[in-house]
Amino acid sequence: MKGYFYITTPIYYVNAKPHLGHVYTTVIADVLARYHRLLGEKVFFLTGTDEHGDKISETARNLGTTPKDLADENSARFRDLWPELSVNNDRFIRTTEPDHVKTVQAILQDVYDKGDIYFGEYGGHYCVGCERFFTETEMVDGKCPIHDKELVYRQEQNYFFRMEKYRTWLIDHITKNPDFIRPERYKNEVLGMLREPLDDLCISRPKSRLSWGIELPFDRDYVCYVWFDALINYLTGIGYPNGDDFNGFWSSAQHLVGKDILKPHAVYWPTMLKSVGLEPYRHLNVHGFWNVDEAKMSKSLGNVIDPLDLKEKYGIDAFRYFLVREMVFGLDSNFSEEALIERYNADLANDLGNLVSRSTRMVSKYFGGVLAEPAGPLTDEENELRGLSLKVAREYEARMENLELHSAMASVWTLISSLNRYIDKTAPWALAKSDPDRLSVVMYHIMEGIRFVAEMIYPVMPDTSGRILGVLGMSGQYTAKNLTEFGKLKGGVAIGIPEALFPRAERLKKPEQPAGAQGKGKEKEQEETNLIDISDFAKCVLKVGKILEASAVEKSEKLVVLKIDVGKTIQIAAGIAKHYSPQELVGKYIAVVTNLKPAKLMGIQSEGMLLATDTPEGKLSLLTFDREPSVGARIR
Ligand code: ME8
Repeated sequence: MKGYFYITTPIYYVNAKPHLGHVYTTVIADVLARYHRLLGEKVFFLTGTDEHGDKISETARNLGTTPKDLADENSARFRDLWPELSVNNDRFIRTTEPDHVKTVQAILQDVYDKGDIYFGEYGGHYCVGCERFFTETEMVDGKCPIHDKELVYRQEQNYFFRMEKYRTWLIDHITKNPDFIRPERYKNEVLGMLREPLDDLCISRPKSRLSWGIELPFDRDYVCYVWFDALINYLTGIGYPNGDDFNGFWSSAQHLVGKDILKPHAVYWPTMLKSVGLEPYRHLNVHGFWNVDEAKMSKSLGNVIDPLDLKEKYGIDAFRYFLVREMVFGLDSNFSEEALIERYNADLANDLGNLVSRSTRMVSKYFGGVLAEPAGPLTDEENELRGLSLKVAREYEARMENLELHSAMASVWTLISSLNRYIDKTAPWALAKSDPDRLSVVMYHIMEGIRFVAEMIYPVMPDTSGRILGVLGMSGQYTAKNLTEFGKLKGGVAIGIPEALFPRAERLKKPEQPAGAQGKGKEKEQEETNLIDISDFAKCVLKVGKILEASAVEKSEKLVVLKIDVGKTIQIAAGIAKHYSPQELVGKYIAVVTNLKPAKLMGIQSEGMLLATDTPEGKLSLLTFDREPSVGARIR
């Protein structure tokens, strides 16, 4: 129904704790839910836990506990994690809840009465990890392609759902609705699965082997197969078959899943719905997998990422931003803490954090904290900025709608970069001295541009967005309408200075880096995003120097005065006294920048600069040569 948005995540198995993969899907669902609330739509966001079946029963047995206790413990872990990650779901469903059990039994009876469930015998290769049979063509070397484990052959008398009966209908539906399964690569994969006749779906397990499940209403000796039970959560969650929520939300249903559970969602589920007589969901949105440090995330490799650890280190908004920005929706991506730090420094601390902090400080300094009404004519620069803000907002909306969330963020960052460039170009610090009217125009446009940014980052970084809008005196007014007009911010508004939004990277703990080297690491990252032309580099004259004399400076712990032969003798005061004794230095061949403007350090004339780096122990190491060079030769 128009104006409604129903988004679901998979309901997660309770055999283990939540990890990065679960967090990704759930955060993306939250981003979409927040975005659609911003559009003024009625939103229902469902997540929860999948608690029945072999997998849970086996894990409980191995742990010496009961399936119920295991489910209670791990379900609570998921439920309690979401608020910590700013995930704001409308319901948390558990498949052991009475309303779900009732719905599953009602649907089983309905499908049975329609003649779509029959009793029969089947033998096949089963993966307990996936809780499903694999066909010969799906298996890889006799193993499950997802868990890379030997499959178990099972042959039993069971109940079967006539899935094959609906295959041609499903092909037709997918073909007529090309965005039913997206991105397209997964649609094609599903059409491939449907080329051959389907095995009917085994939907029961004999209680003699497995009792942890929902009893079949038409045969007490069997429980329901866990996938047939689990998929129905999407109906229970909104009150099927009764209730306004179901009527309003079902036709807008969008499922969000990882590529590992494509078949159950793209084949089992629509055919089940068809048999029940319900419309299929609107979209199945399929994302790729996170690998960690280039390897598959797994308990045995010990590389399972704990989301709360990342939240604690980098803050929840930065973590959410990274998840959204780093993964191209639909493709696999690699997670590494270094990549997170890199994005944190470049995009958040540098681009966004700096923009907000320098701008609000200028309002405070030049206008005493009250943004002046723009009191002068607009130039091309302002018109360009206005045009760009509106263009970026439209691009952002189209990309969010299309699930290109990573590029929606990239669009917002083009506006952030343009605002930083606008500041550099218009130089408010100079206008403050020469042209107060123009200053008022410029500062107004910067702050209004920041407002656009803050509104657009809301779904991904709700806290940061709220803090920025709060500083602009606009808290709690989220609506997409705010992005249709440049000029909403009112002159005369008091503008605060927020506490640092993203404290610099040196405060982040990066275990691989030894203490002392972190600050320099961060500088390097910044410099690498700040590309220069070769002609810029050529401006710097670097020469081979030989140290002729070295002497300590009285009253300074840091400085050493050096006489260096670079073709002529120059004097340099260098801050290396803690790392080298004067005696050690004499005779060394080093790299020297020789065309720096002379400076005085503690009254000592210095005519150049040495080059050095930090060692892992936190010492300095001078740049020298591995073969004897010619003194005064240019370094290229
Ligand atoms: O499959 N990268 O539950 P589950 C990205 N109970 N996402 C990942 C991931 C990774 N490395 N690992 C897991 C089940 N996920 C069933 C679902 S739904 C009716 C029943 C995410 O606990 C991704 O969303 O194994 C994947 O589809 C889901 O967790 C699987 O969770």
